[in-house]
Amino acid sequence: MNLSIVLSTHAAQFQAVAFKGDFETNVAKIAGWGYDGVELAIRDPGLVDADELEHVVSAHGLTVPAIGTGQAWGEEGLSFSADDPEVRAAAVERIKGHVPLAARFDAVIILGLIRGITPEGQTHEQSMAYLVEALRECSAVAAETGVRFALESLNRYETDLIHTVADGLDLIERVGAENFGLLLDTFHMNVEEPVIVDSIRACGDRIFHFHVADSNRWYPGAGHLDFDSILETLLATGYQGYVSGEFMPMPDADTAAKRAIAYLRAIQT
Ligand code: LER
Ligand code: MN
Repeated sequence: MNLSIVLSTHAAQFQAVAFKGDFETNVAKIAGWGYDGVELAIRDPGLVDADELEHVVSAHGLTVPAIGTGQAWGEEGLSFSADDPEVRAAAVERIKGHVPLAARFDAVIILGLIRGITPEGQTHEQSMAYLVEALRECSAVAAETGVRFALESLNRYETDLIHTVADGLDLIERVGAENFGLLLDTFHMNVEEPVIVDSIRACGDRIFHFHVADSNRWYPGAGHLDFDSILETLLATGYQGYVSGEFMPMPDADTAAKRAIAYLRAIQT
């Protein structure tokens, strides 16, 4: 099982990103603790020096399994389901802009909060139609490059759009693209899924990426989730991707990262 951890390339507000300080210092620490990869949270790929990024990451022997895009919503309000067509178009352009970087690293592009939240006065149905339209457009552009998108089912307190694996599988049907699948996050699953392992099985080969945090969004091992059965079930689906730590920097980022990897590595043995 390959393990990664979320690292932001720039300062970010999202609190479950444990590492946001000096990029190279953090990459060195993450590699030193034994992680195989860093999942990069990137607000705008246009602000990133891809050569420098690749240099730093590969100098420390790490991979980039996934690129997170949610800061474009959190910090700029870009969204696939906005009522303003210019905002929707800007969101789609921003996501398309991640494709070359993702192709370079063979990384999955994560679609989390960039899906947005239904604005007041718009129906849920309309938001879903906008979402499907945006996802088709992005998937079609990336299909030529082999890049895949993973839409993350999020809990109800963050958005009204796509909470569960069942919602995500319906969306996959509607989008109809081979390079479009789901990101499952144990924190969100603990809120929304009736039985976490059943939902993992149901998602099967459409699991394109996987986030781990415990029930309290601390590092795995700090709450009450049963990671033995969760990870056993995940691997039994044939999942070959990364298990990526996305949790609060509690009690502090370094301690959380070290405890997470110790806990997760012990599960495999
Ligand atoms: C991002 O991966 C995530 O899990 C969300 O909670 C972001 O809002
Ligand atoms: Mn997540």
